[in-house]
Amino acid sequence: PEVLADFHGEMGGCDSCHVSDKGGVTNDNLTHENAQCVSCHGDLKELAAATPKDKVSPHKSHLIGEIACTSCHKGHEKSVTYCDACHSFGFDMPFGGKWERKFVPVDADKAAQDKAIAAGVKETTDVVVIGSGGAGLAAAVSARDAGANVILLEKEPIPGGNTKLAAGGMNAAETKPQAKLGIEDKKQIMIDDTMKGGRNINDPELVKVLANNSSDSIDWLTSMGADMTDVGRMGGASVNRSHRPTGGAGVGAHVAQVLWDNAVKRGTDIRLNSRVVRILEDASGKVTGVLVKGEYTGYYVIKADAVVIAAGGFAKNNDRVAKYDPKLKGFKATNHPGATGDGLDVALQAGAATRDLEYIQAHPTYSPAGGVMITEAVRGNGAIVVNRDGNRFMNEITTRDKASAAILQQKGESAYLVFDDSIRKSLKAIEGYVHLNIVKEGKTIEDLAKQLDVPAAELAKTVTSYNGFVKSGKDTQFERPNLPREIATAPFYALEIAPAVHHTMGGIVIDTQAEVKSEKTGKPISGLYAAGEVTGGVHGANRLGGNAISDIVTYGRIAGASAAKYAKDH
Ligand code: FAD
Ligand code: MEZ
Repeated sequence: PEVLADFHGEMGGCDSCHVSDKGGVTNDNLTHENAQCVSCHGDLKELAAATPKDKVSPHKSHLIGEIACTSCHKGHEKSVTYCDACHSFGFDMPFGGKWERKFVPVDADKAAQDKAIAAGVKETTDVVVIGSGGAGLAAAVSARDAGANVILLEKEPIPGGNTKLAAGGMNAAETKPQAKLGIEDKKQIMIDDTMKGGRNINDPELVKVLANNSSDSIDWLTSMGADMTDVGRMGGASVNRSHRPTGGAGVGAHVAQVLWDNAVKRGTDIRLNSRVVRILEDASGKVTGVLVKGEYTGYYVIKADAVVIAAGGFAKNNDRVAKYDPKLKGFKATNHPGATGDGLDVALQAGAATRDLEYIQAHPTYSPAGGVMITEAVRGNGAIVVNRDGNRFMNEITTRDKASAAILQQKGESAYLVFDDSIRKSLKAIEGYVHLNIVKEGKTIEDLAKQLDVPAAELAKTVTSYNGFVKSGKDTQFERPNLPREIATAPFYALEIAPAVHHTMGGIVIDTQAEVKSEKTGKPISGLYAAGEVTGGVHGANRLGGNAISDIVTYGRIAGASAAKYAKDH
């Protein structure tokens, strides 16, 4: 047999996976098909438990929601491990093929799309949300809480978008966790930091809403079961305001899981493998619904009073990135595979205005060996960055634009992140990098230097001098503003890092109610809302670490509430 379907066909025919009298699959989540896999093979947890301890298990995942078997195991084509979109573990998957994903424009197949529109409405709801990242899930939860019926559409087989990958934290000022830790902060300082980091081209009204609602968003998440009690420092912030779970665990998977659980609990109709390819409007320009391409069920129309675009950014689409910023051509990206910019495309078709598309952020610390981003929190908790000569060359917690540019000027266009065991112990997220086998370890700094092929005496001198700055409380070399701990507790660790495309600051123009502005009239497009990385204006020319999760939670909530209100009133 070539594929899983051949194999199962030999055993029990089509009935072993499908309800054959339905004439095909029943929905794009493949609910029935996945239940058949589980009934014979067990669920993800059971399969993970059966993996030998010394092996990385593809079934032990950091992803959110109920991961469907068919996300990786395909029936009628070669199976591919979804993990390979980011990692390259080389799992020996039965009937496995090679991970490949071609970008298909939303308007490909126009004749079939027009035909589906001509066929008329298949379903009706109050609010459609496009995208199951944090912005989409927050919008769904708040729209449901405001009494709207919601269908949430996600094009990927796995929910959570970039949100589930977020690591370092969620910025918020004047919060309860900050007060508990004795951190003094002000919303106005968060506004000032955000504007300065964004080179003052941010929309100041959007920034005010971001900061002024940030502590309330922490409370909102906490009330739904989130743990946001660890608070650390991110680049460009004047104080510690980046919130994450206890022990410095990754923020995104946790927030996305909490939002997912709450969206499910509230009865949101969530459809995976469901790509929105067009926003539908009437002759007056008012939104009337969306055209969806179900991966298995094909094109269909959902009529809706309001639509929230929460489709994320486009950092994983290098052609598009390079179009706006040619310097980034060929760069790797930290993003999930769905970050291709569909949201912008459907918004542009619907006449939305956009801004700041040329501002694309490279994250300074991506691990080329692991294919993953190394959280800024490692530096925030005390790591230094050295070049191949063993020397520091920057303030490690400067803004990302500056840090990335400085690294690209070093020999080999990469550098080493160096830390010790006390930093490792301060941040659970580091265990993930150790698990991926991308961290070098030395009993002494000299031992570590040997493994990196860096001059040992130089690296030792650099660390001694840095530890002196920590003791005196002043970095006279690069004016690093936070010096949390010395690098002095063995073992010592390092990993190679280089910049990779991370965040697209530009996007759809919105106002403080998350209404989408029309390119033609400058006024809101009736019934159209947007939130999260698909929008522009909140972060200006350069986003501060930790501000995106804050953005998606706050503006996701606003967009959901605005859309539900509009649906009720129309
Ligand atoms: P996403 O979470 O990306 O969700 C958008 C969803 O829409 C995706 O699932 C996508 O598949 C789906 N979609 C797209 N097009 C369509 C379509 N046509 N139809 C249906 N669905 C569609 N920010 C912080 O503030 N703190 C951090 O610690 C942090 N760490 C990060 C770490 C990594 C590795 C990455 C990549 C980003 C990090 N960020 C962080 C940035 C932050 O995670 C993102 O900016 C944010 O999560 C975006 O949320 P979103 O809901 O707007 O989009
Ligand atoms: O905001 C981010 O993108 C972020 C904090 C990433 C990280 O380094 O953890």
